Parts: sequence; structure tokens; C-alpha cells
Amino acid sequence: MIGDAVPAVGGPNDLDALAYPPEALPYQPGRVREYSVTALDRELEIAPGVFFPAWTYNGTVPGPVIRATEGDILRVRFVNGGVHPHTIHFHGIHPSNMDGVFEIVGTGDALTYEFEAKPAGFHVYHCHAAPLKKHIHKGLYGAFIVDPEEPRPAAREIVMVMNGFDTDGDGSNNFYTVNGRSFYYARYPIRVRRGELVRIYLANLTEFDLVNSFHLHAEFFRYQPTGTGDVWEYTDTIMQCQGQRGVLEITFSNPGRFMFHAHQTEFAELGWMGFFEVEG
Ligand SMILES: [Cu+2]
Repeated sequence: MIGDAVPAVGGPNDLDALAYPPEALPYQPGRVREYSVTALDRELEIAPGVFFPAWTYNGTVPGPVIRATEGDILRVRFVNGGVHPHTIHFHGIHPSNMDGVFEIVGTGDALTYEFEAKPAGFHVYHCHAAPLKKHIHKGLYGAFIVDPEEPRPAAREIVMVMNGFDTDGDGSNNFYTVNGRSFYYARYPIRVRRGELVRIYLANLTEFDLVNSFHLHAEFFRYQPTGTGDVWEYTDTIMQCQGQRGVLEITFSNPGRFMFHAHQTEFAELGWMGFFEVEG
């Protein structure tokens, strides 16, 4: 498992827009944060020569990172450019008619979701049209960061959405990834510096398997479930059920190459494995 020798699709910057979130903005209640999200059916190459007929938000699986600060008004214009009915269901607190469950958006239709972004934390969004298992597994999900009024300390920030792909339609996953491509971060290790604060927004949107996990080699991290509250766990392994998420903070003690992967070894060997390259 030497990074450059591990097969992965694409170039070293292909996933930057998914992995490196837009910057946090300072607290300013009432500010409007606008996003455009379009459901698109796309054939995505998730491993060399392996194509998955995905249903996407904005053409990628996971969809775009949506970020707001607590107290912002989040306005998301959703257009359904796919051939099936879809919605966007955000986790968090909002009115029932903004919940993306009852107002199904048909092909060619549009709906604008608008609500105050709260509570602060790390959330997810996903389609909530039936059958739910299929709409999520096909790829309609993404990361939703709500920054706290009191900003988090400056850090190198990375979003990781754990998922799986059932490429033969038998109801179980054949490939596992973070941010949509198997072994991507093994081929293109994530470069960080020794001593800098690294913050990972980690979410689990894997269908079929109830639990996914994150294990870091040779280092420990702090873990804040859901990115809320004052309770932090100090560990090198955490697990998340479907829809769970949290914030990890790592300060690497040593330079070098460090592996991270699902501690379900099957997931790791089917693509959910990568490296941090720690410089300095
Ligand atoms: Cu859907």
C-alpha cells in the first residue's frame, strides 16, 4: 500500500472543491448565504474503469459543501435536472416546510429552501424522496457546516464524507471511499504540516452497511460528535452510524506518512484508505 502505486482515478486536485471547504465567515446574524444545487444524473468513475450511474447534486458524489455561520439565513435554490423526483433534507433546526420531506420536487421543477442556519455544528444533507435507501445510495448527499458564533480556532480544514458504491446492484457495496473515489488519498496523500491544527469534518453517508469508521495511525485526535457541545473524546478510532458526523482535531507530533482508513478492514481494502503526508 504505497500511495503512488495504489490505483485511483483522476488528478491530484480533482477533489479539492469537496475536500477543502469555503472559509468560515464571522458571525453576522441575518446575513444571507446563497447556494445553487441542481440534481443531475451522471456516470461517475469511482475506481479505475469502474463507472457508477449516480444521481448527484451538482455533478459530484458527495455534493457540494454547504457552509454557513450560526444566525445566517441559508438560501438554497434547488433545481431537479434528474429524471426522478428528489428533495434536499437538511439536518439541523428549521420549519417543517423546509425539511425536504413533504415537498417533492419533480423533474424540471425547482424549490428554494430558506431558513436560519442552526445549531452550530457539522451536519449533513441528503435527498428524502422514496425509496430513501436508493436515493441516498445513488449519491444525493453532502456536508453541511454551521460555524459557531464564537469561531473555532484557525486550522487546516478538510471535509471527508465516507460512502460506498454498490456497482452490481445486489444491495451491498463493492467500493468504499471518502469523497467519492476509492484509494484517492492513498494515491494523493493529504499534505499537512507538523504542529499545525488539522480539522476534519467527518460524516458517514454509507448505505447498506450500518457503521463506518475512521482510524488514524501513529497519532491521536480529539473528536467532537456532531460538532456540538463540550464533550471531546481523545482517541485514534471513532465510528459513525449512517447519518452521524463529527469534528476531528489533529496536531501531528511527527513528520512522515501516516495512514488513515476505516477500521472495517474490508472497507479499507475496497478503497477507504489514505495517507497524511506530514511535513516539517
Ligand atoms: Cu432523490
